Amino acid sequence: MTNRKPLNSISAGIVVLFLIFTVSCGTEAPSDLTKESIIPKPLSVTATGDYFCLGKKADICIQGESDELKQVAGYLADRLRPATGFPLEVKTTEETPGKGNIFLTLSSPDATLGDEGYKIIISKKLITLAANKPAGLFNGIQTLRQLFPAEIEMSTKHEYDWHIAGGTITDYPAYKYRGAMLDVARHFFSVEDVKRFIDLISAYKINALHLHLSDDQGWRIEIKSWPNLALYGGKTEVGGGVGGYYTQEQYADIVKYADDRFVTIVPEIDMPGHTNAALASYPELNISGKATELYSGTEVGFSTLATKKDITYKFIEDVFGELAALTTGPYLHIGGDESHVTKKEDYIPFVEKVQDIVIKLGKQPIGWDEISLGVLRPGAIAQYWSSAENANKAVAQGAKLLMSPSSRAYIDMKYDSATVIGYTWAGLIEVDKAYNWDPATLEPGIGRENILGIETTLWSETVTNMEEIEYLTFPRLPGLAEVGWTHSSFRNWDEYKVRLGNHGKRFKAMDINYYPSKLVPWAE
Ligand code: NGO
Repeated sequence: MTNRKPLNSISAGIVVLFLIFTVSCGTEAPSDLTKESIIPKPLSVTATGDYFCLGKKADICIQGESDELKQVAGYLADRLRPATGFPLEVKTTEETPGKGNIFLTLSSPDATLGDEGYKIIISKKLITLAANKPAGLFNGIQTLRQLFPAEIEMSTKHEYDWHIAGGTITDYPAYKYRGAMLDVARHFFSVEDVKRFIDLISAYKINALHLHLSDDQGWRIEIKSWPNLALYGGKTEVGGGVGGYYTQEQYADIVKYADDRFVTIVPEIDMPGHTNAALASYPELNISGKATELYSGTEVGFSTLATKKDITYKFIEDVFGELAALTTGPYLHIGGDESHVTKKEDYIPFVEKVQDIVIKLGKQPIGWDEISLGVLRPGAIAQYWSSAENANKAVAQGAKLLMSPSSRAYIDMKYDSATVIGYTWAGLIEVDKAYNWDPATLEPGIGRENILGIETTLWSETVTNMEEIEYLTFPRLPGLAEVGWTHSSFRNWDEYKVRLGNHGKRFKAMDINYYPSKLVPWAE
């Protein structure tokens, strides 16, 4: 009698396992990997016709003990656990794991994949995700998420057949820098909002978040050596609301959160114009020596730092010194746009000196395209937003460009005349217009070899909360992400719009407040 019990429970266990397998992995399965709606579109996809089924007993197996690998595997598990309800343990293994698991590996390097590329092999037995660097695995994970049914993005458990079509994907980006800018100065957004923004953009392989941390209406980062910048200069925002600022601890937390998602934070302190918040906080920064009033309107181009005073450069060294110490990425953005009340003969030496300050801190300066009026220091990057002439001046100096053409990449523009929030000065930007351009042929004289990457910008004069951020960002951002990731010869609006339409269900599962453009065939 005593012998029979364990045997019974073993056979019962087998039956239960069999049931779990057949219930959670039924017969309806996707069979053609090449038909999946992946955004940005990968370089190459081949299909085998069979499929992999993620079951309750699956583990995420990593080869080797590296902390980065563990962190990436943990990130994948966190994405898949809520909807599947599966434990998805992260386990270290020395060899190829057994049936039913997801395997992440950095071994057998493939030079063509570079630092950000990846390869996914999906067989009936195993999903293998391979890359040279953790950033490549992270990008592969974003693709993997999109191969599962949209319900995988839900935050609560969902009974589903978690199937993935079989085949191989090999993928790497066209451009190294694929960014999004968030203006936290015109309206202030909480750390939680910034983190959600990072989650949403990194799902589309955006790898840089440019934070516009200061402007006329507000200073948003604590600077310990100049405390009034945040304490006073952070007090308001457009429309006269209470504003706010990030403490250095909060900023460091954002940087860490972004680093964990392979997103580089690019902090911007805009100068010498767009500086009213600083000028209101410290009288000595003004040409007149008198502090200005705090400002909550939306005019641009009326403020300037006193470019001839030594104290101004002490201020810049201190601010960028503290910011450089908190920023893990290689860039500091110096602004430089619309300095309409700074004389040209003052603007040019100012921008040159500020580049030197940034370089001395071991960082690479980025500035809006106007900075090419002066001598660009080696490694300086110009961000093309409005003047092709300025952008060409940067190219003539051998500088690289970040492409943010306002008529395509400014997602603070309205979609159409009925859009309630947003600006129109750079035109209406429907979803097709944001997608249908090639950075390398947009402007005469600017070729692929001159371009570091692209960046979409969300200025926030008209944007007051996360729902509005999401509305203007989605669905334009996925298209702009594809402009940066996928070679233009592989891109085509008519094909893209169908893939985008299939992402509507994902946006819903992620609770994204998106604009349901009539140009897109949204799948039910
Ligand atoms: C311009 C201006 C910003 C505005 C934005 C609004 C640049 C580089 N400077 O872009 O201050 O907020 O337009 O669309």
